[in-house]
Amino acid sequence: MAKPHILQVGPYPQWDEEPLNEAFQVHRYFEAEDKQAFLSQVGPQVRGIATRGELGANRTMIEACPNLEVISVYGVGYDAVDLGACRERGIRVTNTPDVLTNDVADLGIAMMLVQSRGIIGAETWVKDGSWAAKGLYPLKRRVWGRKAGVLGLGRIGFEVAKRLRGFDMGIAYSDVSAKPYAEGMEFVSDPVELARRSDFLFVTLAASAETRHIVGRAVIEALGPEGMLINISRASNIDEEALLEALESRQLGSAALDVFEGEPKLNPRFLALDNVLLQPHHASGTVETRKAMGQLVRDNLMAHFDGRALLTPVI
Ligand code: 8YV
Repeated sequence: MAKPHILQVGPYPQWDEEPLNEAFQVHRYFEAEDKQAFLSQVGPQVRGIATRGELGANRTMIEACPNLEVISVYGVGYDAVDLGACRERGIRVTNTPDVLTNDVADLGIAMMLVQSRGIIGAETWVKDGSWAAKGLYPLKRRVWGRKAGVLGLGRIGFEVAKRLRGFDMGIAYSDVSAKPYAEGMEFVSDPVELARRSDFLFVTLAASAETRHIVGRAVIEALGPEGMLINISRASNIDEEALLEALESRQLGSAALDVFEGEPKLNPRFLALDNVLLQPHHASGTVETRKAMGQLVRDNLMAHFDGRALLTPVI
């Protein structure tokens, strides 16, 4: 049987490229110089799209592929896929939940520790000779025993909260409703109230039109000059302009961010700040997790083209 044609939106690690090319006729969108011309040329043959969480598939891309049947996302977040366009055309969409949950939660905790204890600055203190020349490194803030808020107690938020328990923290969370599995955690429905009672606020919400800028001025102000915001979800969940203003004026203590509007080109104002920790959207970036994500992307595509049930369907 002829291999199904798929459009590959972004690059994958080498270990994924080989099996993908073996199973499918792959059209590498990200390598095309003239994207529009490329889509017009290969679009009619394309039956599947393999994309990445942050790249998704927009309406233009979907409409350029009239025979499209399935979109497989390398990532748990599918907010960059135009689900409306997919629903109109009966296109199935899959993602890679579960396999990345623990790594994303680990990075959130690591960011909290690194930022609160000033670990990056401390290493510079050693390496640039400040320790020997100036003496003791400035004191930083404690993590254990303080108050944490988790905004969005889904799979990732729950794993963050589980880890925070190990630091003897008081844990509260906001979500659309109280969760039966949130034992020992306080439910606070209003994100502003959650921020007010938190030293560390973790943003772990799936992004959607409804959650856009859910962390706005009011939440940031409530977190306050001693508070830290940690975002391991999507940039759109935060009003970046409000965040930058609050960090610049010190109305917010600090932030640790893995995601940015317009990434990888982030707002240069972030680079001038000394109270942020910036990460290159790599919360799921371990060899183990990325191998599992790549496998799941292929398994979903293969299941679809073999007429079997999708493993991790979104729609
Ligand atoms: C990216 C992510 O998909 O899971 C998600 O939603 O955003 C990430 O895991 C990753 O950068 C690979 O593209």
